[in-house]
Amino acid sequence: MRTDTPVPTRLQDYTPPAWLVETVHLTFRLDPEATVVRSEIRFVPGAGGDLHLDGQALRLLSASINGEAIRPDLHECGLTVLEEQLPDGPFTWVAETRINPQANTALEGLYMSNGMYCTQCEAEGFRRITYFPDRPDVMAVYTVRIEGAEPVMLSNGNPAGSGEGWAEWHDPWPKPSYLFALVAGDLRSVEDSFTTRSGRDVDLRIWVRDGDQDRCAYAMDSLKRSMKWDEEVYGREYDLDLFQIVAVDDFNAGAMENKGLNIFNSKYVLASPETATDGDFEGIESVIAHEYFHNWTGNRITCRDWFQLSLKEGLTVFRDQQFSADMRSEPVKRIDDVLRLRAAQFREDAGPLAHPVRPAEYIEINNFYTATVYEKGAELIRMLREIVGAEGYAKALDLYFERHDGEAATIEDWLKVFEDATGHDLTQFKRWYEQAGTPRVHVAEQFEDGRFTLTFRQETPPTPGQPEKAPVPIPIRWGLLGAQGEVAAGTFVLDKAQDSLIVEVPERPVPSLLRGFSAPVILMHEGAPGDRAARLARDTDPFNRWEAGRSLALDTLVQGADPQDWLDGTIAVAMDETLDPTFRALALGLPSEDEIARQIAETGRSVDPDAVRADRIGLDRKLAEALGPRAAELRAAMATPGPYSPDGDAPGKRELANRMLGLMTRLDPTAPEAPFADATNMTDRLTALALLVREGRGEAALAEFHAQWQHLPGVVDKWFAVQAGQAAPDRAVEVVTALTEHPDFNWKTPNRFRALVGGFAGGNPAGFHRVDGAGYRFVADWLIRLDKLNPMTAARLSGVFETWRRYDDTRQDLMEAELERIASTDGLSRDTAEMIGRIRA
Ligand code: 0A1
Ligand code: ZN
Repeated sequence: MRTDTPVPTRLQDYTPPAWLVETVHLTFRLDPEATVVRSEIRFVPGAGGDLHLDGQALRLLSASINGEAIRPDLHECGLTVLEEQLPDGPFTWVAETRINPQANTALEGLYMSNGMYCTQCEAEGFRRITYFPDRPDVMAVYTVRIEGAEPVMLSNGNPAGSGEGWAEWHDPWPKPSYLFALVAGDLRSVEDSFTTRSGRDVDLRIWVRDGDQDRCAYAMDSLKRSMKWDEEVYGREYDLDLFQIVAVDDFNAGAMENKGLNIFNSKYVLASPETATDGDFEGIESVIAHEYFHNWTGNRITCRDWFQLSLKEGLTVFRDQQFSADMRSEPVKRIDDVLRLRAAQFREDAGPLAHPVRPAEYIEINNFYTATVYEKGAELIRMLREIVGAEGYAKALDLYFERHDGEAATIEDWLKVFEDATGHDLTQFKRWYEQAGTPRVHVAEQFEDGRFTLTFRQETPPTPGQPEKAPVPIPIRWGLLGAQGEVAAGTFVLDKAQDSLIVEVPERPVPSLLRGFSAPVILMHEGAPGDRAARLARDTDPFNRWEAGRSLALDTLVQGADPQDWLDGTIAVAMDETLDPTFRALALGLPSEDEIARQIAETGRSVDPDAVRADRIGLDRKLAEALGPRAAELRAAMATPGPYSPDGDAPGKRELANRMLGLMTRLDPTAPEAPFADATNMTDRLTALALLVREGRGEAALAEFHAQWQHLPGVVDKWFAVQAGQAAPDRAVEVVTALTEHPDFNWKTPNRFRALVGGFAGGNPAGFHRVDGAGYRFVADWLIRLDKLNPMTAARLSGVFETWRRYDDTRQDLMEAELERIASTDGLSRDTAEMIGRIRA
């Protein structure tokens, strides 16, 4: 049983650094088990006081100040030199530490992945490399020397010399320690170049293992498009002569924006038509863009402290969303983003892990890289843009870059540039950053004497630690549909608890509200009977057209309503050749089991995961029956002959064709057999495989797939995930348990662990929630095991339990018992302890 309760870090306790750093010279003598790091740090006075340097899992070999050896006071989280032992002015600190990259299974700091050295320093990993004021408001210029036998040895910035057994790097831009990176190993590069609009020639290099060079083209292309887009849309140019990306197999997250040397989970770099799905290509494009965009929003302007994380993450997600919308279809991208927001962030906001976009306190900052900080943070910026207009937004951003370049900024600084550039008062808007929970907007309508009145009322339910909420400004984009099309449109900002919008119209219109999902709220608006069917048929806003269908489907799945309107409307969209195939596929998609469960919980009822699944399958089957032979015809019409392309309209056609295959399979379980055999790309192949496994006919296909791709870790991950997600719920635990014995189940690699354990807990809700509790036990066992090696990934996955209060008493008791078991595990990490503690609270 844990007894030590760690003290939270609080935003209100922020104090500026006592000492600032001008320059850092690091020398690494690489050795897998005993790397020696020499650091020479030039300190200059800041706010004044003792010198506290963070340090974790370090062996201090020596330390000196201005050349004189000292013995600092070492403690659990670093070392201290008292003010009276320090010179009055600037001084040079030199220390040598020894670290063991091979033993570093947490994958924070310097670690080894497949025989290669790499680093991950955000948020607080640099302190595992050397003693340092490891906080983002300490920005310094780094020079790095790497000594070792590795053929390739990289760090941030520009190369500054190399020879036999050594390489030096210099990064001229002051940066916080979390952006430091080092990579060394037997790597191969794919090279290209980009000329910035002011004429700087930038070398672009993507580093991978030998054999993977031919799967980098899409990543490279995405990088060049990102660089160009940031110049054109935000006026931001790249600022070094070299931009490098390294793909690693063992990585806790998606990727990392280290200055000039991004480190990526290989799943967001490597792709070919045979090995990656359309979704993978899209993911690569957006993650490459995201990390590249951080160069300005994160690196040139960074965060004062980790409470400000959304300052860089919300903004950078918003920017990558804009980029993808420009590269692809804007309405489709918006629907995808809202699906993701609801799946992860609304879920988080509705449960015990709810927290504000800017949290007020944390125990372990790694636990706050959340959908709320990222995706809701991006929604806040989208709303700001909606409120001040595109021009105001552009002006505010210019001012932000001009005023804060080279600084570590805050949310206050961010809002201030909007106020100064546009004259808007954003005092009330700031509540969006401080209040957790998803606002509900209730709508009442009235039509009388040519006046249509919409009355809006907002309310935000209590969240942990925040029983009362104040109204927030909610931009509601609206339009009114008359018999001949749209009769009026605008944006209404609801900033009071209740307010009305009055529009003069000759006839009662069909209102279309929250167009484009203009605010991250739950809109409680059913309207008059037939209105949703009308919006599904003819809303001029594509998002709301899709939303109307979704809402009708949920009526059936949550309330048991008659599905006829949904079936008719959806089939009409499916068959409408004037519409984008991706949009049609999205309209045909059903809400996920988790989404249905969230909606049921929203009505105050407890969720029966088996019934959710059965009802969902039932509705899918009805759609298949209603479509009849049209499914196969449409599938054939969507064929994409010729060479594979991840861009243009081909992915949408494949999506629609594969959705048709899914429906056909409901009526004929052998339908995916030929498509599996004939597939010429991973998108089609994996869809067919998943359908075969879903129908319990996947054995031969799984064996073939494994034999073909066992040499590629990213594809083997898919092989695990498909089985975890598609296994019949009543035997899924047995399936995944058997898979943990498979020789390829390298559970220490986060991607593999997530594919199997995450693929089961998240991808197979009815299996995970099996009423005997075996699913919960399986996941808890593995979380406990992983926590000992990799707390960050274990803690993150413990979020699969965050919805435990949605379910019946039996399941709640079973989950609570597992949470209790995890919580009382000896030596449980601070990361997982915090998560489980919050989930149970
Ligand atoms: N800043 C990165 C996210 C990130 C955070 C923590 C990490 O530790 C393993 C890694 C990456 C991003 O937003 O892409
Ligand atoms: Zn980011």
